[in-house]
Amino acid sequence: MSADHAASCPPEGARPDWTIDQHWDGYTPAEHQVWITLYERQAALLPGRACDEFLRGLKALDLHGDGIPDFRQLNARLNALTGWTVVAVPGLVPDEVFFEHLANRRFPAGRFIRRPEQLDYLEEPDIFHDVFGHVPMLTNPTFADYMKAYGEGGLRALRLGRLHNLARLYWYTVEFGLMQTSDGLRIYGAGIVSSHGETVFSLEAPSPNRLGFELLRVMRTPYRIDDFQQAYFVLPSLQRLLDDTLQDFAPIYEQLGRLPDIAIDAITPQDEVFTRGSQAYAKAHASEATA
Ligand code: HBI
Ligand code: FE
Repeated sequence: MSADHAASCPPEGARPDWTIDQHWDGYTPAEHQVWITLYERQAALLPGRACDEFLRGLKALDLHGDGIPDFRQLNARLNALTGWTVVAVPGLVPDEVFFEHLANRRFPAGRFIRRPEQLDYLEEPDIFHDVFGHVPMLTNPTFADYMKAYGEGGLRALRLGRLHNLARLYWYTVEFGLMQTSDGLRIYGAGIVSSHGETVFSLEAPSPNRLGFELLRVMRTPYRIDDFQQAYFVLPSLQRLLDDTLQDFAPIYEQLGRLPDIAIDAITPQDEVFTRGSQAYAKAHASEATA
C-alpha cells in the first residue's frame, strides 16, 4: 500500500508512533458480524489453496469466526511463537513509521472494519486484511524474520531513494505471493488470502502470468493497485525469501539504477514460466493504475 495520502503527523488521539488502543469493547455486533461473514467465506475457500504455513498459523492463533479478535489475546499467542506483536493504527501510516514498527517486530494493523456493503473492495487496509491476511504468516519463524529484515531494509531504501523498488518486493511477496509446494501452487500473500475473488483468480484464472521468483526481476516489475494482479511470482520456499533478503541490497540498487522496469505483463527469456497468461482479464478492464 502506498502511504502517499497519510498525513505526516499522527492524528488526534494517536501516540507519536501512530499507535492507538484497539478499544475492542467498542466494536458493535454488526462489526463483529462483518468479521464472521468474511472469516467463514475465506475459511471455506482456503484449504487446498493457502500454503500449510498460513493454515497452521490461522489455527495456532485461534482466529475463529466468533468476531473481531482482541489484540490482547492474539498477542499472547503470537508473541510466544515469534516475538511479534500486533499494534493498532488508524489506517495507513507514513513509510518510515511503518518500517520502524516492522524492524521492531510490531505489525501495524488497522482498527476499523469495512462496512457490509464493502465486503470485496476497500482502499485502506482494515482489520480483516491486516489480521486475517497478515498475522497467520507471522507465526512462521522464517517469515517472521523476513518481515523484520524487510522493515530494516525499508529504512535503508528510504535513505537511498529506492523505496519504489523495495515496495514491489513487498507487494509481490507479502501481499500477493504464491508458493510452489509438493501439492502444487499455494497462496501466502495477505492481499490474496483476505480476498475471496483474488484467492480463486490468482491460482486458477488463465489471465495472469505466474513466474518464478527472482529478487531483481520482481523489483523491476510495476504492480496493479486497483485490480487483480497481471503477474504473480512463485517462491520455491520461504527460506529462499529470507536468504535473498538478508544479502546486501546496495549492489542490487546499483543495478536497478541502470536497468529499466519490465512491463507488467512481460515474460523475459530468463523467467521460469509456470503460466503464460492470456492477460484477457486485464485487457477487458481498461484502467491501468500501477506503481
Ligand atoms: N501503513 N497501516 C499501514 N499498512 C501498510 O501496509 C503500509 C502502511 N504504510 C506504508 C506502507 N504500507 C508501504 O509504503 C510499504 O509497504 C512500502
Ligand atoms: Fe497488507
